[in-house]
Amino acid sequence: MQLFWTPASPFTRKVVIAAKELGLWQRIDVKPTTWPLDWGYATVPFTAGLAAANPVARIPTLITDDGVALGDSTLICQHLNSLATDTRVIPTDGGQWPMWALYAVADGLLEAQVAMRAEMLRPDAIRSAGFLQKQQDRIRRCFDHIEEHAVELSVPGGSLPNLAQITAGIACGYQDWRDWLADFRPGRPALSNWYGEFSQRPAMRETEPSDTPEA
Ligand SMILES: N[C@@H](CCC(=O)N[C@@H](CS)C(=O)NCC(=O)O)C(=O)O
Repeated sequence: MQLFWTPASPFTRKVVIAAKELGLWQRIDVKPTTWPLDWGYATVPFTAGLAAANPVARIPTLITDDGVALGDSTLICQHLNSLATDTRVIPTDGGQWPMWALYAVADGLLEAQVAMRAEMLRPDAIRSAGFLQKQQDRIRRCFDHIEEHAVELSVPGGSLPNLAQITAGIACGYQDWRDWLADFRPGRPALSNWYGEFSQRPAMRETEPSDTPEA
C-alpha cells in the first residue's frame, strides 16, 4: 500500500494511528507530499502522482494493494480495519452506531480546524473574521459534546482505541499544536484527563504533528 502523507494533516494522522494500532504500518509505503503555503486558497503544484491517483488532490490518499485509490481518511480506515485479523478500530458487533455518532462530531471538529488553518493562510485583506468565528463556534460545540460523552472515550483493557477515540485524540492534539486555537481544557475536565493519558499511547507520540515542507 502507498500513502500520500504529511506530518501536519490531522486526517492523515488518523490513518497513520489506525495503521499503527492495527499492526499494519509496516505494510505502508509513505509518499511524503509538499504543500506551498497558499494551498488553502489557490491551486498549487501537487506532489507527483497525487492528482493522478485522486482528482480531489487531498491527503490522505491510499493506494491499496489492489491498486484502488482511496481518497478519504474514513474510507482508508475502513479498508485498514478490514485487513486486520484480530482486534479492530471499528467495531462490527452492533455497537458501531454510537461510535460513528461520536466519530462524526470529532471528524467535523477536524474539518473546522483545517478550515481555519486554510483561512489563516489567506492574506489579511481576504481573510474573513466571520468565517473564523463560525469555525471556532463549531469547535467549541464539538469539544463540549465530546466532554459530555467522555464516558465513551475510555479504552477497555485489551482493546484497541476505536476510530472515534482516535479522532477525538487527534482533535485535542491539533488544538494544542496550533497557537491560534484556544486551549480545549478549561471547563472540560473529563476530556482533559482522558487526553493526558491517551496522548501517551505510542501511536500518538510517534505521530505528533509538525510542519509540512512547502517544496
Ligand atoms: N474528508 C477528507 C478531508 C481531507 C483533507 O481535508 N485533507 C487536507 C489536509 S488535512 C488537504 O489535503 N487539503 C488540501 C486541499 O484542500 O487542497 C478526509 O477525511 O480524508
